Amino acid sequence: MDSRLRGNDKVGFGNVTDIPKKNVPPVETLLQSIHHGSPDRVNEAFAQWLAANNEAIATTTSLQDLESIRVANTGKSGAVTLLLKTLGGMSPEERQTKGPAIHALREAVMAALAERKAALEASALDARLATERLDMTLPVSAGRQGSIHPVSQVMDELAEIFADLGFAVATGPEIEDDWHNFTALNIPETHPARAMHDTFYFPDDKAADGKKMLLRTHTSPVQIRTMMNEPPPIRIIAPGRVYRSDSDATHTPMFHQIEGLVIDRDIHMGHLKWTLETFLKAFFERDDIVLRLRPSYFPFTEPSAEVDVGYTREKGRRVIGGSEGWMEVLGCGMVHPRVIANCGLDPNEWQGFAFGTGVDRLAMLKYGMDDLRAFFDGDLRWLKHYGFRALDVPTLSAGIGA
Ligand code: 2U9
Repeated sequence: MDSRLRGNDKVGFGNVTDIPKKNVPPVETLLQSIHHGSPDRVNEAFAQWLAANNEAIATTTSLQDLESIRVANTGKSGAVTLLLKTLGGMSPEERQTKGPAIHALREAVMAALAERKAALEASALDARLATERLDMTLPVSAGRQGSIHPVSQVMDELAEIFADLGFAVATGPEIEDDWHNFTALNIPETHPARAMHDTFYFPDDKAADGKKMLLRTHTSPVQIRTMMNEPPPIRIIAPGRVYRSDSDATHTPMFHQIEGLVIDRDIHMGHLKWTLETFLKAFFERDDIVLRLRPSYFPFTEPSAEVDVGYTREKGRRVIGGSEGWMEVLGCGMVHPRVIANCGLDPNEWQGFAFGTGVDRLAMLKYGMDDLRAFFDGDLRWLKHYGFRALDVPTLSAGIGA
């Protein structure tokens, strides 16, 4: 039988944890010195034990071995723990004479363990640094690159085209009041168009200054705000998100619109038609674009028209250009005199045209996508397929659909 630390039922402390392969005296020698010995004997036994234990600690070569010693020293059944437990059974006088030795032993053990741990960790780090190398010359992928969403790409294309036609970009709040979204646009409270817009209203307690608040159903309030804040002539586009409570393969509750507005003294439908034709030719990058204006009705324009663009069939697919069939792409008209007056301008002095279209729909037509919902699913495979390279900024000279 090995004479190193063993289970020690005799002294009633349960199993004593072993110190592996080291010649440390059994803890009983310490316990006996405490129970029966003179202070000199206690000191001698402690010093002997401590020297051997320190030696065991100082000669460990792995953190794992050191951990075994730590458990054997200060673990639940470790030597130091057992010594500390004896304090509880001592008289106050005895505790005064023997306590300091026990505490000093504990301090010494803890210090030796900590010192060796630091040394072993340092040499483990040195060993790693000596063997591991970082090769800075290895070829490494730059990581996955994002792509430009088709809606963002088309917005950029539209801004580029209209900038070339002298239009500035105007923006405004997506949370609007019903005056800017409806009333100013000649859509009074009882007008059926309010119901047709499937509006998302905010609860009445969110009303600002008694105004009914909503998510804008079109970007038209941006033009209202511009007309109220800036003197004519005005030549702007208003691109942005709009909201309607509607959802199927061709409708999402949020979608993107771009509207245009020109206000000046002599602007008429001829200017409107030229602007739309020039814009559509640049956008679809074809010269054989044919437009058809059909009379229509919008509360904010008079006269109003819907604009169809001609398409041809190529290999079973509809391609914009020619006039085999017609596809509706825009709404437009001359701004209603009442709308001009609502913005504080004299309709006898100022007039102009406006138009509006869905950016998502334009993107689908140009790039051949068929389900609007995929635009907002965030599916990375779809985005990789239909997305655009980040540095291909659309320009008229390089081709708009870069
Ligand atoms: C002001 C005055 C007039 C903007 C216009 C349309 C016609 C139109 C639709 C196209 C498809 C909306 O996205 S869509 O559902 N828009 O048909 N929009 S005229 O007229 C204005 C705007 C602002 C001050």
